[in-house]
Amino acid sequence: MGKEELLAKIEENVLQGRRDSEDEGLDEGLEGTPGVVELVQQSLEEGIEAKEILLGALSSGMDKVGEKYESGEYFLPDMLTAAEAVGAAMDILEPRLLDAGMESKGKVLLATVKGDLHDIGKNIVGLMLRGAGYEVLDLGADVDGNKILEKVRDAAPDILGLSALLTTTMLEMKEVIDALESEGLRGDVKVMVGGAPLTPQFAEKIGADAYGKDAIAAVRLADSLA
Ligand code: B12
Repeated sequence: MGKEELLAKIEENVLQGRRDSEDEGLDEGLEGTPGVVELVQQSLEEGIEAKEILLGALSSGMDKVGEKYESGEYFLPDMLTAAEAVGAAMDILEPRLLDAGMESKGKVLLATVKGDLHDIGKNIVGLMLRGAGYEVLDLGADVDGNKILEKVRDAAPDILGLSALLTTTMLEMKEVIDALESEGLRGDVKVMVGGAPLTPQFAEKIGADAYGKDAIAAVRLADSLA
């Protein structure tokens, strides 16, 4: 397979949400044929640069997945499996990208706030941001505000992304933003917030810089904030 053909195959398999050869894919019956992971490995063996694979196949594939999600052709699970396939490929590519000195678009720190265990949405946001070329630090779910502050101080992210899925825990976001302010860190980091119960009005009220309704919006916001 030539380079263009390999990159096109990777993109096709991102759209099918096929991490590896064991996956059936969206259209089913593709089991046994190479998936994203095998194709990425093959591409590297054939001398294609990690950056080219990222930009020419993974990011472009995720862009198309995003468009299909927005147009209603794909549903959330389709986006999730595609994002997971890209995530698995990124695990292989990331060290090589760092070696090659590819500049990341920026550093994003993610956390689901204290008291909230919902992390599926945040994880998708993280995968999409990674696929789009950001360095993502993920503190996980149910993260204490002090821990978030500590990490903002130590890692100096460009953007802090907070997630909450409960009407009770979304109030914790304000605590974090207020604490950033009182610790003199607010000016150092842009804050974007998301999660099903949030609204743009709420985000504005608590002093966030931006609200994103989904992972596609998160990437757009990061591009405008970083
Ligand atoms: C899965 C789930 C769980 C799982 C979570 C597993 C996990 N690892 O995440 C489990 C079973 C643990 C769970 C537990 C509970 N849950 Co629950 N859960 C859900 C459910 C069904 C789906 C949430 C989800 O993953 N959605 C899919 C993701 C992809 O969507 P998303 O999170 O909204 O994320 C997208 C956007 O919001 C945005 N986004 C998200 N974060 C961010 C961050 C940034 C920075 C940006 C820009 C964008 C962004 O992008 C994402 C991708 O598109 C919802 C119902 C629903 N339909 O939403 C209830 C729901 C959120 N849960 C609810 C409740 C009540 C609970 C419990 C209290 C239940 C109980 N009595 O024990 C506990 C609370 C546990 C806790 N302390 O957190 C309620 C909340 C009601 C409310 N008003 O607060 C809901 C709405 C169900 C309901 N209708 O009652 N839950």
